[in-house]
Amino acid sequence: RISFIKYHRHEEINAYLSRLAKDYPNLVSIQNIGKSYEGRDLDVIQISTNSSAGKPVIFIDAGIHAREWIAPAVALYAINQLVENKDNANLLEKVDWNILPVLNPDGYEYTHSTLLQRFWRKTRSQGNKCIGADANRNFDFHWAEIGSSSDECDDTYHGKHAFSEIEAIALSNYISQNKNRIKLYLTLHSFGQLILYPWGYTSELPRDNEELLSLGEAVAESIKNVSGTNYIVGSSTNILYAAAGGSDDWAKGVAGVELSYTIELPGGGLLGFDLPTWKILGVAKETWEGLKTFCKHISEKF
Ligand code: 0X9
Ligand code: ZN
Repeated sequence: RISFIKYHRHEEINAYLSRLAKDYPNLVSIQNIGKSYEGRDLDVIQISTNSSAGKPVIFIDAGIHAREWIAPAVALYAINQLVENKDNANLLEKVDWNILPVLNPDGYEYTHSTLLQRFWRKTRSQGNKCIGADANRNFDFHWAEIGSSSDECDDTYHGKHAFSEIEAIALSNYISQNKNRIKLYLTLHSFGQLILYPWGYTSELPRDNEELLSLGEAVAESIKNVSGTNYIVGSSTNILYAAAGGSDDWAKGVAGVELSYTIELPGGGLLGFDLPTWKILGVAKETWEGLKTFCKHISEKF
């Protein structure tokens, strides 16, 4: 059984996905959507009952930022609940779930394996004087605008050009190919206890601000009901900061996935990203309740 009292390495995570595909062939399949810069597999787990139906899809990714370890852990918990807990079968009746638990595995592994690099954020692609780009500044929508850096060595470096990072390309291709079915795009980050929606490139609110806000509030409410954890809900620019070139803005602005969210999970530890392992399960469980609320909305709407 997969444990939630530790953070797993990328290989263990992908091995778990493969095992689920083997053990639950009628429910689970793995789609490889490409490789990272250093050659690690970007595997999406597709969880679906009678998949011929072409149901609406909830797509979730995590781990675009290397150091935010709680995000892949929460994604893994959701996978575990959807596949291995029979009580959650109702969550698969009307929607399919596609989950990519580690979008930036090179960075994630670097934070695990390299002494003093626990807080690395970017990818690991080779630049002229520094390594890596912020994959969440690399998407081709208002690329290189506000809140991103043109300095290779900065943590928010937007990359040489839009989609210079192979991981961002892989994700965007997958979303583009499935954009008619993906009704919710959700990207897990840490930290801050925020439920963010577009836009990150402007303080202007999206046309459907009302729906994005009220669904976000409903999700926050269901999380609060578990353990009292408070989330703030709003547009990225208005409640956090302006930062262009993010995956959430791209999903909505280019792929047309109207319901697009970033969840900033709770922090902990020394710098916020290093939440101690004993806190993983609590965060995973409360967030899972929020995911159920997203699912309810998608089930009722589509
Ligand atoms: O800055 C980010 O990429 C995210 N915060 S984090 O501390 N995890 O790095 C927030 C992204 C919000 N979305 C956009 N700005 N598009
Ligand atoms: Zn992040």
